[in-house]
Amino acid sequence: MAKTKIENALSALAKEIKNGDKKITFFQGAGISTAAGIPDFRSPKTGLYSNLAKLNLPYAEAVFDIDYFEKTPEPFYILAEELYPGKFLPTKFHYFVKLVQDKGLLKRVYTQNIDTLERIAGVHDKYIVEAHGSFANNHCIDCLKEVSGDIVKECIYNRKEGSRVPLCPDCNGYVKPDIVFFGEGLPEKFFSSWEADANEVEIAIVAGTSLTVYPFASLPSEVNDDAIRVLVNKEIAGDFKVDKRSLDILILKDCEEFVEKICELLGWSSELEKLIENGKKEVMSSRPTLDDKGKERKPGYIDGEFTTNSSKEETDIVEKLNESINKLNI
Ligand code: CNA
Repeated sequence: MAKTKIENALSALAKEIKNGDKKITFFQGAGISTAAGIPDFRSPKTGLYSNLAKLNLPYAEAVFDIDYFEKTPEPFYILAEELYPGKFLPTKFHYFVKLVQDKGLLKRVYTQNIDTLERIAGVHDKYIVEAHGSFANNHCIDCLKEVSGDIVKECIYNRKEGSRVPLCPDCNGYVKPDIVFFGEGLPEKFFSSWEADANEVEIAIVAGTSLTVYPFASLPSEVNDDAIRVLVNKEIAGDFKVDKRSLDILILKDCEEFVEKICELLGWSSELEKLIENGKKEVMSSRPTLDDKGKERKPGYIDGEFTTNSSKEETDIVEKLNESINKLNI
């Protein structure tokens, strides 16, 4: 039987990876983490927007706006409770990146995600560029001193009434994790890494991103013409749509299915399974055995499920927010 377009695309990519003479640079977004239970921004009717709708924000992206946070940090911390690392397990895609690292084929991972799942899957810090920061470090927004993550975690997990927002032990200012808000610059590491890497990208795997947030969204358009660019996404996006190149490979598919197929073609499936199994055991053993209400957690629990609204009124609000976010292009 004749191969489908996607099968041809997967075979072409597998051939390039098997050759072993080119390194892979990943450019990834929220879509590689949706299988972990973390919703992206733009897929319609997901719990993240449902949660945003409940926060009574003046506009949806205010939750990540530094000016808004300075006056009203609570909505961000309501969302942070849902997104805080430690609640989610990495996806097959994250373990695929780790496998690429283990094979000596990884050049760099540029991620827009703030969930740190790359790190949890075992990708080494030297490869990771968290373009929009992460929850790993925290600073006081007034005196700018670094504040221990334990203070933030304590506030998020063991919150008592009225103490949702962590405060600086020195000056009592609001503490904010170092994730990049609208109105803030990207981390220096993003610019220095890209300066070093831009001309050295050989295979670019762009995955799970709508390529709408700049400057990140322009990275795939800045790689050299002889680089092989691969888009793994449910929909066509960014430069792959407006300026498609002859070497581009389009795999318009679910990220997890992509990993299963490509690993099959590369003969990496059992190694991937092992990584996932061992990774899961490690994460589970390092988790607290009690939940934030002091109840025993079920063995093998994976929490972090987002609540979805069912009432007509709430669904309408969510849809309006989706529309406004799409218009604002965040
Ligand atoms: P986005 O704009 O929400 O786009 C996600 C893209 O992924 C869309 O094109 C979807 O069609 C696609 N997609 C969703 N699920 C899958 C899947 N399973 N397989 C394949 N494709 C899929 O998200 P971007 O990352 O492009 O936007 C950048 C924002 C979103 C960044 O600033 C992030 O910090 C922010 N964000 C991060 C997280 C996270 O850390 N996990 C979650 C939600 C939002």
